[in-house]
Amino acid sequence: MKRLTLTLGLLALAAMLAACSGTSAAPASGDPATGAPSGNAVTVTAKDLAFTQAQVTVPADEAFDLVFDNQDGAPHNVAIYTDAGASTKLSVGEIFAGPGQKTQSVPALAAGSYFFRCEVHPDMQGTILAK
Ligand SMILES: [Cu+2]
Repeated sequence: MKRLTLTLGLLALAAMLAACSGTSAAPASGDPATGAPSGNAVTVTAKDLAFTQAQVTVPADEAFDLVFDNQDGAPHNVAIYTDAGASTKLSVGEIFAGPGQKTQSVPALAAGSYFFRCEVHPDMQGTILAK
């Protein structure tokens, strides 16, 4: 009887953990109904094969527009990941040669720190702080 209780307890715990990890999936995106710009915009600039901002701050839980200003002749983009492990992509901008600007719509990010880099030059890196 004691063993049965323990087994049921473990099963309940496993179910709870599964439910938890289920809810921490990808962050909700902006407003799919209207697709209207959120009004939040942040600029990231590339110059001399580096991002000029090591860190940019965005509002948490709100979709925003990332204006990418590529001042190089070289092609760059901005790819946002959950962390520096770069295994989970959250937003990927178009790769283009500058000088020029492109705007990418980024879905809402929960408060926290995120990693971005150029996919052509992975050494070009920065941090997005959502708060
Ligand atoms: Cu690049």
